[in-house]
Amino acid sequence: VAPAPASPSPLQQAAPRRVPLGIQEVDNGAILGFSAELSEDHPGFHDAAYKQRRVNICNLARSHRIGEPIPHISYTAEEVAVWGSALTRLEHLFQQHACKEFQRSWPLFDLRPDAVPQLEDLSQVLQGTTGFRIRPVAGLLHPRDFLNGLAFRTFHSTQYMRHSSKPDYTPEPDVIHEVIGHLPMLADPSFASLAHAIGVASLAADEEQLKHLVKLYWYTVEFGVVREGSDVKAFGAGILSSYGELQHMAAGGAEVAPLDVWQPLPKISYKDGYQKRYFALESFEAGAVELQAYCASLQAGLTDEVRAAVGLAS
Ligand code: HBI
Ligand code: FE
Repeated sequence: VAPAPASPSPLQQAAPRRVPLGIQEVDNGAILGFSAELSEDHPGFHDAAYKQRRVNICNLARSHRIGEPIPHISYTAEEVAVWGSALTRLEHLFQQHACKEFQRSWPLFDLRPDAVPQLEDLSQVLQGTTGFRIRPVAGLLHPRDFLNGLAFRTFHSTQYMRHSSKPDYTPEPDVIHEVIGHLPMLADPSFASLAHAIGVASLAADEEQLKHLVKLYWYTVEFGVVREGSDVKAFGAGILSSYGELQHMAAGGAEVAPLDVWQPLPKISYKDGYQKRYFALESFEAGAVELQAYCASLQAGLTDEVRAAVGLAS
């Protein structure tokens, strides 16, 4: 009888992680959650035409190559209606509840309710502001790959629309979340340099450090708020792209706590409805300094080759 093979030690199992040196080396195929095959609790699960639409748009993203224009999507009248109603309703709340950086960038994109914007056009606008560009992706990208993209000033964005039966809700990022929530902040120079710093830190992060970095990202870039005088304003994309969440925040429906970048943060929940607690930056500038300090503590581990690839002085 052959002896049972010794089980490999955890160290042998873990393949050495290759740090990407360019955006071409960042994998955009590791999609978590729904992708084109929707689960039973997804609003589009019983809609065969919606699922086929998702497959088609996801396949375009999968076959996109860096350097090519982002595929043009001819959005249907139903998709345009979902977009237009979200945009119109959200826009009314921005003046009072979105942070000043968001409001300053907002007009650059010239978003209109009668047409879903094309990612290629938006990417051109973004490149002209902070040098960030958009790469299409088929769904919720693996956090490491997603954050790695930011190191190369690349924002991975979905292109499909949420299901029309739940226009105010999506369990995953869709084009409304990415475009309305994320792009205006990425056009702001100080936010863009923060996003870049988080990206560079992700290149250096081990698994434990990455978990904390993902939480920092979640409680700032996705759900962060900032103090402006005696007001609390939204800068997180998950708030700014969701009518319900933005109203919840505006109505003081959640606790507001100061963010300490060095302390453990609560577990992330994608499915528990609105946030129960927001983390607030005292000011955008002060918060960015602290977040960059945390990122710099991880960046110390990078090789000169990687530092050069992401545009850091060695
Ligand atoms: N993928 N397509 C896409 N869009 C996001 O906004 C996104 C993502 N993957 C991960 C992510 N955001 C973050 O919330 C963190 O998990 C890093
Ligand atoms: Fe997001």
